[in-house]
Amino acid sequence: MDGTTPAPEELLKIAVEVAREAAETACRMRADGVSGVATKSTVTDVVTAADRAVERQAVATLRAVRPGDAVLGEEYGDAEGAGPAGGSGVRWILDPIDGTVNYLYGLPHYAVSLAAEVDGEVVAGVVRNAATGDEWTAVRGRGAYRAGQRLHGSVETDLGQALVATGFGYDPARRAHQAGVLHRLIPYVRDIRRFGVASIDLCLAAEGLVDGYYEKGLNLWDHAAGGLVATEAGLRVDGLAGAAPGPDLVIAAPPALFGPLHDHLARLDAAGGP
Ligand code: LIP
Repeated sequence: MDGTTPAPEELLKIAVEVAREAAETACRMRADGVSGVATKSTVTDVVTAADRAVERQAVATLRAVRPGDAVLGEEYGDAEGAGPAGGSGVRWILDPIDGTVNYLYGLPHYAVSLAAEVDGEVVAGVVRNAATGDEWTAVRGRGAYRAGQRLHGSVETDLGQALVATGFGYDPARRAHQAGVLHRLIPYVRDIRRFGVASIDLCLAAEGLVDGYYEKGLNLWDHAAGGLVATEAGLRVDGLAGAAPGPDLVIAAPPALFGPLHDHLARLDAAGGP
């Protein structure tokens, strides 16, 4: 960060404005009827006209407000123009609609997820459930919040009593492996939840509405903002064996639960498979 990089709080302010505007567009387009549905990595991995329109709108706003920043978005990847090297050191990481399958079906559980990274570290993030208006925010070192309330995660310490959220990728072979892990994990936890929105799963864990979360195969835009929210709520957010959270595995749990959940997942080869 140099003297010209805005404070993380300032980046959060921009992120929240962009996410709210994006969420409004997603909702309006949902009300008008889902259109432009196409598939991506597999026949069940969908993208809609709204995913694309929301991303275009958010990128345009970010470009107008912060012209020197880079933007990594789910639908268009690294938007052309300033990359981190030649730019300001700030990179925005955007999932325009996380939970696209919920969006397609009209399930009120899909989110705009936007994080700001400075020199490779996520310093601010917002996740907004576009359907309900629930909004979670965090600034590195300054805590995580929803509706003005600071979040602290779950106080559960017994994995056997823990409600654990997870998700599945779109590739059938990957799903089969993930289902095998789940099959062998479920006897050791209270129960499992699958909401279909990784960014919100992380925020629910931050809020203690689930006790923990894990998933293999996430992209940065799925977990950048929600991961910061969970971390700032006091959760440990990591991969296996001290690895950073990433495509191999993201585990988020309060410190007391992290070890037991991690060890089960390691034993079950949760980061393995396709
Ligand atoms: C989806 C997630 C979901 C996860 C899927 C996928 P999309 O994102 O948030 O919870 O399990 O693997 O990444 O495709 O809706 O943006």
